[in-house]
Amino acid sequence: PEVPSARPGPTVPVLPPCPDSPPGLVGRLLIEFTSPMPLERVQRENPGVLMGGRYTPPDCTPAQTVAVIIPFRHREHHLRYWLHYLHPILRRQRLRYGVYVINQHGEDTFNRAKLLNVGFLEALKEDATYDCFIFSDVDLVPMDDRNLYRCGDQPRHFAIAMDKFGFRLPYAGYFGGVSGLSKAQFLRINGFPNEYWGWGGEDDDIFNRISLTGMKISRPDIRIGRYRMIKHDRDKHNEPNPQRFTKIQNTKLTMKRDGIGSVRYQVLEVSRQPLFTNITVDIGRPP
Ligand code: UD2
Ligand code: MN
Repeated sequence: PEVPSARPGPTVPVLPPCPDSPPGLVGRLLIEFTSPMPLERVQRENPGVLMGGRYTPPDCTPAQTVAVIIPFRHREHHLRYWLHYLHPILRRQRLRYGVYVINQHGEDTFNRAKLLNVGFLEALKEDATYDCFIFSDVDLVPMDDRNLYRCGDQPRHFAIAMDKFGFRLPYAGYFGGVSGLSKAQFLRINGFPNEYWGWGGEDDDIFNRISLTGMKISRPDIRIGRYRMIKHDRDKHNEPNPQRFTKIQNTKLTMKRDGIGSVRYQVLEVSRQPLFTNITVDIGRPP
């Protein structure tokens, strides 16, 4: 009998794994926030970024897929700088990634950590292969592209030397600004707290969750983990949370019931923009 011969199809190139230290990094970067940054310019300068802010290196296969999650409300001007600086950096780092802006709907009190929980779940709905989550403030730009936005065997703190803190870690348990957890690490701590409304404390609660589950925080070299924060005043409806000092004493009790397993919210809109995916969400208000 005639055996059908294999038909020649389009050849799918098998790309080598991306190297541990990506070639073509430039090291220390000049970061400034003075010249205006139109979104059209940022789009023009990042043609390789696909709709929704997705990117895959053309020349190698990354080990991880990274979801970058940004808590957001009324900071369009900061977001444009963030996109301008971060897309080229993440591309040079040879990451497969997507950028998710989690936009809190309405004018009730802001809740950063709850928005980050929403980002974790919604990014996974977009792409179930995300296995690394980087949580970044919208106003923080790394000053060195050797600060690799990847996950490791311990939770990672990236923003360790900020201009506003004199390029030093403000205290040993500081975990604010930009941090990264693998999917497994995030689930192990029951995600982030949902009950920190207003400014402050949520990053310390996350630090407590990590310590209480026996994990250790990994950090880059102090010369590499440098950041600039865009200068800003405290936003409206994000006043310092007066409960934060007592709340962070109780993480051990609260983390079991308050976290990714108990987050309630309603997605109002998912919109894929050229450089990011915007997810507008109703997360309710403080009790
Ligand atoms: C510090 C921490 C931050 C967080 C916060 C306390 C640094 C560099 N960062 O930031 O990680 O722990 O204290 O909650 O130390 N946001 C909006 N709209 C708002 C309010 C906040 O988009 O109306 C987002 C935005 O991504 C912002 C982030 O929340 O960067 C943190 O708020 P912030 O920048 O006002 O607080 P900051 O700089 O004291
Ligand atoms: Mn800030």
